[in-house]
Amino acid sequence: MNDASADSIRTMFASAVSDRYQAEAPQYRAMKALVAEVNRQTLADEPQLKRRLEENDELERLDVERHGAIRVGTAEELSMLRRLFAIMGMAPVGYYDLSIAGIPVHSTAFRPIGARALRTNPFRIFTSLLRLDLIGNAQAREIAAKVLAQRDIFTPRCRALIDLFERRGFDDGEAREFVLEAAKSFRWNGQATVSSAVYRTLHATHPLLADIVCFKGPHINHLTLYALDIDAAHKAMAARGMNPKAIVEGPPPRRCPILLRQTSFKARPEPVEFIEEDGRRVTGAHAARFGEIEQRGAALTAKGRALYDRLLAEAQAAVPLATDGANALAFNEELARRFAAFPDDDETLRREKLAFFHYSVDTSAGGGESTSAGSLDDLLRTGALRADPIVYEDFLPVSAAGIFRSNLGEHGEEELIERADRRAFEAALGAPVFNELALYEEAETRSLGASLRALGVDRA
Ligand code: OOG
Ligand code: NI
Repeated sequence: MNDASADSIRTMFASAVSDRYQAEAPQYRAMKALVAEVNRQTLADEPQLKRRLEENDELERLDVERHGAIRVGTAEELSMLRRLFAIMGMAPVGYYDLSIAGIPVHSTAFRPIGARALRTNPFRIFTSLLRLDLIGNAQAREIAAKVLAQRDIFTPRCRALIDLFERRGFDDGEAREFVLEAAKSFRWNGQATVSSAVYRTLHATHPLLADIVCFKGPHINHLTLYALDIDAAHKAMAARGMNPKAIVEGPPPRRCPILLRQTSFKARPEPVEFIEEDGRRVTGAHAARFGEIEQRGAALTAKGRALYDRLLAEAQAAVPLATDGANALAFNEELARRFAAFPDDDETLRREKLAFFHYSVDTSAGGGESTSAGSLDDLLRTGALRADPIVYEDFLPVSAAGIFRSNLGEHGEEELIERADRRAFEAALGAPVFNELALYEEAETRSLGASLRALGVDRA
């Protein structure tokens, strides 16, 4: 099967998941309407931005979801998901260790890789795997393992279709059927598979443990929209009483955006039915589903990322954000102060190798006679060559931890051992994850090589 059909399967899947989520989660529907409104206002205020989006064909897809997130319980579930998402042209990129923030999961993002695929539909699924090895309570660990061993999060038909695809690909009808079957794995199910007592035990051990273990499958816990002005959207959410988290995660607002900024409204408890030991059904509640917005900027090199990580850690150490976010203003001020040390113009980001750039030959510049020029800087100065920041397509562990945490409530800060285990993650996944930095570097190198060849320059 070629890329085009993987792209169309991903597009169908993302839209099926979005339709269902909007139908089931009215708060998300309200957020989607609000974000569209704020985006419209931003476009009206910034005609240049509007023109650029139009030129890149991005305007018409502005309101499609950028990502969603799920959490699974076992290696078998994760490896099956890898095969399922591969059919949609989504590969595991990056390893995220969330134990750094007291969260017993590690994660990857299934996402399209090529520039064209990302442009066609950027939908990603941030996927976390429970780490029972980090749960201290032996009884909870045992219960969780037993409950997880009894469930199958895929329909039999979904499994059969995945096998079929791997043998000989899909025809159109099979592709459509696959999308419907696959989407079933991620729907919300208000029917818990356990008793209220088991739920309480797991929840008291760690709220995430209850969320991952007590239901039929890995419900989508949020979908994420693109906000052209995330600060305006964040404020609008607060003004409408949507209960957004205290801060926008990621770097502070800048002239040249870097990496990823994101914020979300908090999940509200929803009714759940438990099945008691004696077969009785009782009603309870579980807070699982929320909505998120994101805004993306330049992908940073290892050097740029190290600087980002250091400045963020310094800000967090100087002004630790209170659990209730009461000192959000002071934190944001501190963050802005620290990030004054991060260059905020494209040229310096490029020259100091802090960010990755896509090179292209600017045919409109009319600087064609400079092909004999020597250095890269010369070619850029004369306008023969242009460099645009490559957009960051991945996630940030500290930000992800902030998103997770905003929904964990006031549960005790139980100490969790910080221990990355990429090996175990990849063993569970059944494949290595792609290294995101290598992908950006390769894109930069390829674009530079092609541009120099087009200019008739061997090496700059
Ligand atoms: C995933 C949180 C991480 C993001 O955007 O960083 C995430 C989760 O809550 O399961 O989606
Ligand atoms: Ni997210």
